[in-house]
Amino acid sequence: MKKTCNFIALIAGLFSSFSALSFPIAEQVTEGFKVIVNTNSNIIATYQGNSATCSNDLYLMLKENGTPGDDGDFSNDLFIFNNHGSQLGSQVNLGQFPVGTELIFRIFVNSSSSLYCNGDSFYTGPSGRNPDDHTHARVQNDWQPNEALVSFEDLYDGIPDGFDYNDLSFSFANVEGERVEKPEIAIKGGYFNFSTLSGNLPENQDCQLERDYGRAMFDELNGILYICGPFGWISK
Ligand SMILES: [Ca+2]
Ligand SMILES: [Ca+2]
Repeated sequence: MKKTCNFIALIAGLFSSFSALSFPIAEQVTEGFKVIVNTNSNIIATYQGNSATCSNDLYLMLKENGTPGDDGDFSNDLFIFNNHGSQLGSQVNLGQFPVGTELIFRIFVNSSSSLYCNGDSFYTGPSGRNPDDHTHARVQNDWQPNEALVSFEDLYDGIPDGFDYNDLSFSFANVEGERVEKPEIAIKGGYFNFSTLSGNLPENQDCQLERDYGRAMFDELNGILYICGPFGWISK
């Protein structure tokens, strides 16, 4: 009996390794990319698989008038796939959209499948769209020639398994992933000028709170740069 159990466990283990490897996941560093239409042709989504515990429904976010976007109403969004119910390779034609349009995709995590399937919705694009303020989708350009691959993570805060983006993958032609630029301050041809300390130490009271982290001061007499972090001023 024990041998039989071991054999079944071995086969189950092999099957789970195989299924984990048998579908594509978009590559790292594409987290938080937006999905942008790049031709006037039909956008056809192809389901590429999952290894998720949670049952996830994939939607294209639409407004009441049927154009892409978020109007705060989930009921008029377009259902595309369910990661457990849809056939691998099945396709849905999303239609045609003007070049440059962002298509926002959402997964709804059905809460019945496990303790960690919370009934949340997660979105393609930047982290601020998601309830845990973390990115939940990767968008890999040219996964195949002119075909992008999108992969979702369905766990709130990545608890308990982390962010492996293995919970629903689909691909489509005629779109591209676009990196969301973070704001930066550039002073071209000029300088950013720190406060100077004239040989003194920076004051501890100026480096106490989380909002102080990143502050910098410069001791021009001794040539020391001070930067505030969680353990106080550090010098270089
Ligand atoms: Ca909507
Ligand atoms: Ca996952």
